[in-house]
Amino acid sequence: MERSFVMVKPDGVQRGLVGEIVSRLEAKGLKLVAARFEKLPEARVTEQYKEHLSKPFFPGLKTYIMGGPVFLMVWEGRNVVAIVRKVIGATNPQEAMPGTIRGDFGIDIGRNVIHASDSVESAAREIGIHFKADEVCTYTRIDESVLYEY
Ligand code: IDP
Ligand code: MG
Repeated sequence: MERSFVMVKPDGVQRGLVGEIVSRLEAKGLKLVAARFEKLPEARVTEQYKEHLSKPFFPGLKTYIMGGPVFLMVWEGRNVVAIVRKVIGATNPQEAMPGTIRGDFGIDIGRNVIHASDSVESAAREIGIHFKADEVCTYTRIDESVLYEY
C-alpha cells in the first residue's frame, strides 16, 4: 500500500489546526501509520527541502519551519500521494481551491499550513528522513473492507 509523508507546519500548529487536518485525512479513508510532534533540527529541515536549497525563499522557509513544533505524519492508502496533494491544495493558498486545507486555512505562500509529498519517490525519501522503519505501524483499519471496492 502506498504511503505519503505529511507535516502540519508551525503556523498550522500555532493556529490549532492539527485536529482539523487529521480529521480530514481520517474521514477521507486514509490510514495514519506514524506520527510525532517535535521541533525539527536544522539538518532535517535542509534534507527535507534540499530541492529548494538554491531558491531565494529558502532562508525564510528554513526559519519558518524551525520556528516552532511541527506535527509529522505518515498516511497510507490506495493512491495516497496524489489524494493528499489534492486534499491540501495548491502551494499558494490564494490559488488553492476552497475545500482544500490551504484554500480554507491559509493566505500567504510562505505560511501555507501543511506539507505533503509530491511523488511516491519523494514520499519514501521524506519518510526515511523523519521516521525509522519500526516507527511506522502496520495494522488493518476496521472500515477497510467497506472503504475499498476491491
Ligand atoms: P509544495 O509545498 O506545494 O510542494 P514547493 O514548491 O515544493 O511547494 O515549496 C515548498 C515550500 O516552500 C512551500 O510549501 C512553501 O512553504 C515554500 N515556498 C515555495 N515557494 C515560495 C515562495 O515563493 N515564497 C515563500 N515560500 C515559498
Ligand atoms: Mg514540494
